[in-house]
Amino acid sequence: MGNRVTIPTLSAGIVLAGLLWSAPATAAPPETLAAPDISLANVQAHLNQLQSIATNNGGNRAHGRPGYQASIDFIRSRLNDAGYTTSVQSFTSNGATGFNLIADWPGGDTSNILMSGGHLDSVSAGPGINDNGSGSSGLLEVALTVARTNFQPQRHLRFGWWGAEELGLVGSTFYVNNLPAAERSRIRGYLNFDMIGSPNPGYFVYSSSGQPTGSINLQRALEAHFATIGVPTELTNVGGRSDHAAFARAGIPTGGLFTGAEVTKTAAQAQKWGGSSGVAFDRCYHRSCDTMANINTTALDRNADAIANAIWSLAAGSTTPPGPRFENPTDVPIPDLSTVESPITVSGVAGNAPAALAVGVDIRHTFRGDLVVDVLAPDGTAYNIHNRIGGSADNLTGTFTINAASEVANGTWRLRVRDAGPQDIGTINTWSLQF
Ligand code: DPN
Ligand code: ZN
Ligand code: CA
Repeated sequence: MGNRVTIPTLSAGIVLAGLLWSAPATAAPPETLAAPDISLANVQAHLNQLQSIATNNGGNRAHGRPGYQASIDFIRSRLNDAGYTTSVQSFTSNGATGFNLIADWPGGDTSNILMSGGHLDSVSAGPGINDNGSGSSGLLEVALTVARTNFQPQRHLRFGWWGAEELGLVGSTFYVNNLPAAERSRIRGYLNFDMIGSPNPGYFVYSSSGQPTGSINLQRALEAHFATIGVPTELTNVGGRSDHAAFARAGIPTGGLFTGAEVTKTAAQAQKWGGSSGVAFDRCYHRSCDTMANINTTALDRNADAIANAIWSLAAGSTTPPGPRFENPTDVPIPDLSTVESPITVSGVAGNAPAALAVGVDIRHTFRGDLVVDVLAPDGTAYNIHNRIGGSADNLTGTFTINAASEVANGTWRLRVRDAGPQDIGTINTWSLQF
């Protein structure tokens, strides 16, 4: 026996979820999932990116300008990293190429699609942070939260960021008009978010009765969060002023949220919502001053949460079912004072790994106090599950839970075992990952 180091406490952040290798994972009973809180800080970080993009590209993110292309690239790469299937659709308007970004969350019933969208272009006069960086960033963070929580709804979720809205709803109209009829009928609802952080905000929900295909179900789903937090809403008729219009014309049920543009807030509205009566909801609407300073963060926060609440309830998600399990049963000898690895290649798992990734370990060894054991994510990030504890006990077997929510699931994971003390040796018998 060698140099025996006894470290009596578990390392911080590691949860021993089950002591027996054979212990079955307990599955939570099915229930409707409440929507998670959407991080305002993350939405603001996305908005800051859009502001920088404008600042670095002549002050705007308008159709046909480099700031628009950069906006598309930014949003697309964040979605790709999270496990979305993305595509960019191009069209021509006013002699320039425009782009729509479409992102599908893998899974759900693809003949029953809930689509949500907003326009990503600004006017050429300014950076378009409220109009419509706000809706674009809120949608992005909701989409990333879907991935982070590995939401598995019954309906299929699709997100759209539209080009050339400011030239007359060009991108969204192009998208809808080019959908094959069969695909069009699979989109059962469309939610639109155009201006959700106005500096002198109102809380408007698109009226189901004020549009050809307004839907009382969509309207109620969008109102629900505001009722929960005690914020009164008003119904508004946005008519053909934003990107839901093309969907409505195609007979698709539509709804949306809006915090107001050039119209002035009445005394009654200032009474119930605060802010300034006799002043526009957004006095920088379509102006160069539509910058980060033109955002009411409370309105942005409430609307982002309301979007999530609507999507979670309308998509009829249930508790995430247990995902697939992967195992590598190949024996790997652990020579003395050496480091060995056993790989598991994960494929077909959408998005990120769960926040509670269950790592099953069966290491036979004559002295586990020698061992340092890490799980390596596909990008190489190490999660320590054992660090020379356990005194004079031998094998290391059990299920360890690591928070792998920031890791993309697909790719090659490794169990790395380092024997750090002389004399005792062993074998990796098997190990597994339960997603
Ligand atoms: N469509 C918005 C714009 O981009 O100018 C303004 C707007 C949004 C007006 C929503 C009404 C409702
Ligand atoms: Zn606009
Ligand atoms: Ca040893």
